[in-house]
Amino acid sequence: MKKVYIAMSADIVHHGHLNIINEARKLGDVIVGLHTDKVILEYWRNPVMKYEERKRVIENIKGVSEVIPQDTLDQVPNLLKIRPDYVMHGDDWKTGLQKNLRERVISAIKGWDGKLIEIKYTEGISITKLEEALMGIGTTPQMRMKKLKELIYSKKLVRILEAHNGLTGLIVEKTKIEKNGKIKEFDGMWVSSLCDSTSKGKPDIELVDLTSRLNTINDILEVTTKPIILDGDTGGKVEHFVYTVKTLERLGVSAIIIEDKVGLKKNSLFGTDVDQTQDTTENFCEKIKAGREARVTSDFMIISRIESLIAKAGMEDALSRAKAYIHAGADGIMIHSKEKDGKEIVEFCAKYNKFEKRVPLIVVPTSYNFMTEDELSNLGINVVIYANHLIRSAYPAMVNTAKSILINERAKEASENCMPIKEILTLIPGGM
Ligand code: SPV
Ligand code: MG
Repeated sequence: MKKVYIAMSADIVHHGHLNIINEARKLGDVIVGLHTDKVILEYWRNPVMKYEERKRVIENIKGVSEVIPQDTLDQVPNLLKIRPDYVMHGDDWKTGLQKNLRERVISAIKGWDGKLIEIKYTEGISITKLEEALMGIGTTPQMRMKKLKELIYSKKLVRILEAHNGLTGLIVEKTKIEKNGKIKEFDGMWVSSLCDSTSKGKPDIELVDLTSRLNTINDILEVTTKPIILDGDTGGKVEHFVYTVKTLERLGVSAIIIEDKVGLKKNSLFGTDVDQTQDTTENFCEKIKAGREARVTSDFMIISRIESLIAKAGMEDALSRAKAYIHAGADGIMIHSKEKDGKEIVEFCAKYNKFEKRVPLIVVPTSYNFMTEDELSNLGINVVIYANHLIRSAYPAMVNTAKSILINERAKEASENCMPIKEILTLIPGGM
């Protein structure tokens, strides 16, 4: 029997997959190289179905003899092992990002006189449309909540962006770009106390109460499916915090980050310009423990934020608090810093990575914004939060528009920087 090789992800299986397998089985034994979760995650997104689940589906399709892991986007390593007589692929890879992969396949199979067979791409299927349909169906609190932990434990670096209402939630949910053959997007939303307060015209001092924050969260939950991390400020009194944990978990929020401060909380980026008091390690550990006991499942994450570097309490204090908080059961550590050169973060990470027990590490690089995601991830950081950038970019644009109308005594000039009416009318589907 001749051997036919097809590489695929088969995360959302459709009749295009059946077509290609059907064509392949006419030529010989069909071996499917199934993209591993790592490949899908790196080049696309978190797979809907895990490798073992997808494997079970594909190996039960008529004509498939074997399913093997395809651990890179490049098929050549597997082809060299199998030396198939035929490689099959849809004809949609002749141009664009996959062109290079195609050329590598063609040159490799020349080595044993293999043939590349390209079948017409099945019309009427668009994974993007299927995905949009899935998003339209929505998610459940349980599915959404556990996604964050899954991402943290499978992805090199989880990328989170601030959202403070339904519209910014949609921006985080939907914005995608293609770079070096990879689809890049955000993995979830940060409901920042600074941005949530600012969007309500209030200072970031725990003045916006939980009920109001829950309204913001609900607006975001209603129109998105990606995981949400709540900036829980100090978490409040332990007796209140346990209720907050239960409420957030019930709603499907994935994590709360609480900072080790007491009294009137002010924003950390003021540093020592304002009076702020750090909680004792013992008290804060009690809060973490109480939160852990209150939650129903371990899918909900309680993350401890260390303010020692902000408060200039020193590296040793930050490290000993990290150890204590992990011991108390924190599911993650957020280390905050407002130094522009990033040096104290680099030092913290190097020492943190030597801990016997290490939990996911989260940073908010607002001040040391020159550091790239690769650099952060090489430091061992697991989650990066872009904590305030949507509101900070929107506000100057809005003020400029307001000023332009005042200056010109009409809106013509301001309109040049506005999106067209037709676009805003159709931005949110379902309005017509
Ligand atoms: C927030 O976004 O509200 C934060 C991060 O807590 S920071 O503003 O840097 O303190
Ligand atoms: Mg905050």
